Amino acid sequence: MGATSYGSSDRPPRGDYARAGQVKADYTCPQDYAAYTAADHDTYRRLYARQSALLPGLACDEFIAALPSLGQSSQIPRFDDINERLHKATGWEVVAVPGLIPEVPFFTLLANRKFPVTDWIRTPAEFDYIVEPDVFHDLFGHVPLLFNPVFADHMQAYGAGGLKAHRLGACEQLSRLYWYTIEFGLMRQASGPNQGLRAYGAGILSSSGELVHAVTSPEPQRIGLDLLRTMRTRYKIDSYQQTYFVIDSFQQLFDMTAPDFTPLYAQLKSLPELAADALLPGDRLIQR
Ligand code: HBI
Ligand code: FE
Repeated sequence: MGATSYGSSDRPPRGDYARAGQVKADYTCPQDYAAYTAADHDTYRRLYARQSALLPGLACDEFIAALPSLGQSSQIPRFDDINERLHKATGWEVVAVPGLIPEVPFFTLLANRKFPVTDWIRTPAEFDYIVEPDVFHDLFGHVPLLFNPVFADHMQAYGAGGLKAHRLGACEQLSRLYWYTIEFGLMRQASGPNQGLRAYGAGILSSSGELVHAVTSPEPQRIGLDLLRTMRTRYKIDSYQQTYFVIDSFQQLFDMTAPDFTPLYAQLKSLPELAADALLPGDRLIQR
């Protein structure tokens, strides 16, 4: 496994990638439901209960509306059950993978409306934090918004864009966009009783500490999403973000990222990278 945008590290990946003939060429494997222990199901139940209680006032409306589509919360859901509903909603399906997979297989799955969901769950000792995505991060964090048509179309376009970025040698820049939107993005909800900042990024929504921090803490800076600015900005994988990027809506995110990125990648070559806590004069600061 090479370095991924989850940060290159010398730690061996958690997943068992060599399962006897089970892991296919596209890195997918069956969800071995019988392999889950009672402790695994209990971990999922406890994570889901804690996280869903935190959502009001912190998670975006679309996420809260879609979460029930994830299905049962008392134990790890069967991916086939989720796919019954998900495929009808947006043509997506979740597929099991042993863990992080190389970028081209990852982008290829997304481009074909298949979301790779890690099939193992953290140990009780890792309840509060796990550095590599597990089934709770992927299901609770990523899958509900795949029921939202605009976000689902964005994710498919992101996969297609990732394959183009790989051909152009721009995966590192594009993975920063992924990091600061799909993993750690914030949205400013403009109307209704739920006006204000809300989280839509999976890394925030699946973390009890960072969900409160990202939306309410005065510490981090929050900047309006700008493609060049965001793709210049490095990030850290094992601490809360120092900068969050903010969108107004999923439609805005989809429209902003629809055009061909090739000219942007060319411009990025002559722009210096930025530290995670950098602040530029042109930044549109968003207040809490
Ligand atoms: N693999 N299973 C899995 N899930 C991810 O989110 C993921 C991945 N591999 C690579 C990756 N994400 C990032 O490098 C993307 O920016 C490509
Ligand atoms: Fe993720």
